[in-house]
Amino acid sequence: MPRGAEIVLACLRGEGVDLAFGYPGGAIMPLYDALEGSGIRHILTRHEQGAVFAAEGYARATGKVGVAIATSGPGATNLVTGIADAKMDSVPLVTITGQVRSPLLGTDAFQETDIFGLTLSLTKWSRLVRSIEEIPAAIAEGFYWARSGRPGPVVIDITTDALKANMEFAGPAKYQPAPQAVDAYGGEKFPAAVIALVETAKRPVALVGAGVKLAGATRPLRELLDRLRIPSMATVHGLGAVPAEAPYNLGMVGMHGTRAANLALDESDLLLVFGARLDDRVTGEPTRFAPHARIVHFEIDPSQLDRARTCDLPVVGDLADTIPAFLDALGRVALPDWKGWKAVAEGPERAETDPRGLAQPTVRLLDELYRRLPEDSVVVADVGQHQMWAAQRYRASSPRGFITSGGLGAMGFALPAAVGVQLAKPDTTVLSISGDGGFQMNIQELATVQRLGLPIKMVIIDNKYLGMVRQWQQLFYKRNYAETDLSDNPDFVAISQAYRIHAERLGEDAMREIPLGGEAGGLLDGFLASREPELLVFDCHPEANVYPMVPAGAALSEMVFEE
Ligand SMILES: Cc1ncc(C[n+]2csc(CCOP(=O)(O)OP(=O)(O)O)c2C)c(N)n1
Ligand SMILES: [Mg+2]
Repeated sequence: MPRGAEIVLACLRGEGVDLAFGYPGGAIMPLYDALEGSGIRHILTRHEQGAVFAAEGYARATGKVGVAIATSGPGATNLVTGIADAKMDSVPLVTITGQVRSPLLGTDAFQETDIFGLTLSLTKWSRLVRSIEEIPAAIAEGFYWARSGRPGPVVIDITTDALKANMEFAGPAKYQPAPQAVDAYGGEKFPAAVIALVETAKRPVALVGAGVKLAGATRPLRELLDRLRIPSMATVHGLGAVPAEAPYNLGMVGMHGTRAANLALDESDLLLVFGARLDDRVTGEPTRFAPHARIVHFEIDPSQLDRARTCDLPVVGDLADTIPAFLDALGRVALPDWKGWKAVAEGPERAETDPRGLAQPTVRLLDELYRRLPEDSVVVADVGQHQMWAAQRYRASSPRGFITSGGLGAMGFALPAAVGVQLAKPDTTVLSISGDGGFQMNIQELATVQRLGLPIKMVIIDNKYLGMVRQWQQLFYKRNYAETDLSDNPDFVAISQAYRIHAERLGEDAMREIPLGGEAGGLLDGFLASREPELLVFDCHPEANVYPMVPAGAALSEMVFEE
């Protein structure tokens, strides 16, 4: 009779899992004992946060469920940031944690933490499994919820005695919830009211979020936008879904969005939202968001409607159904020609940088890197100023090509997430972009990169500051740079070399030459072409800022362009 640990692994295989990230310890030891021959490749990271971010990177790049494994107590608590991140950004994730023996539950046993209780508000579904009999159903149900509807994180906490017990096992369980009466679009006639709004709108815009990618609806969305040809913009997670070269693409919207996108949204009279939850980084001051617009919101998760402002017409349902239905219904009407309106939005201006030019070399570096990337590359950005520059300059039309911690904004995400992406896509170029602060939050994963020989292209934008916080201190706290100075940074090149990873430093001046000097160009070519891990440390001006910026509490129309 198989042990509980073997049954867990067999159930994971049954869900299609062949790769998991994790870190062992006492309570989860039976699972590690059963790994060999299970058909699951386990990647040992150097920190549980590395494991959960890597699982997220894998999930974000593929749409498949990412799996992270940890022991009880500190192992489990080290997963919490990743679980919160997956909730915010709708990432399908299953974490499996060992728990103390069931008779010890609630006794403050060694390494006992109530990870189930701790993550209740962060998960889509979770279960404390106390007996071997519960294992197959828990895993089936967990995977169902992780990937269904709006995807998200699941915690399955399994006691050691359940992992060690034996029972007859006929095979993985299946889970199908009882059908519920939901008020969602189910293939009937597309709401005529939406079409009527489109026909009468004078200044319509489309706002595209992560939901389009999650639904696999990028292609119908593009067909729709090509039919409408109205000014279109993306949230940070929608980047790559709107075709970058389309004349109607206004780029990113929100706090560091383009002038064109923010102004078009502010002036619009009809806002078509596709799979975006409209958080405050997108809307600016919510009460003054899109003040003249009716909102039609295409969304799978009704709890995401009416967040910023009441939406006038929700279209609830899977975007893979509702967008084609919308397109089909539009085929039967004559659309207005929004010529004058489009001219407003189609100006040459996309993303502006700072007027003092301090960010120019960094922006140029990103442009030069992006220009050299194959179209199917994946860019993974950390959190801070470099993240916003990386998003602003992103030009590829690859729906899963730009990955970042958006909703939670968790520093330290990029390096381990890039590990997960590269393992999911061994032949794809993966470029990770971190700040000097965030890189140090999971720097230990250089060991994972090196050991697996992952050819990740790692860039550190080294401005010697917690730059995004410093920017706010400069603009809103009278330049009181309290505790954001990182001028005593370690020598990242030497650190990388100690991990046996090749590293180079590149100065700002090289990026001021027009055209780009042969030496710098050659360095970038070589950096991207090699099939080895590489680190590039770029000296960014310490006081470079990200513009435009919508100050907290301001409306999108109140962007600032200089200090
Ligand atoms: C885990 C975590 N702690 C704190 C913050 C707050 N925070 C947001 S951006 C930022 C600065 C990031 O500095 P760095 O990584 O050097 O990137 P830069 O902004 O300089 O490009 C900080 C501290 C955060 N987002 N995540
Ligand atoms: Mg920095």
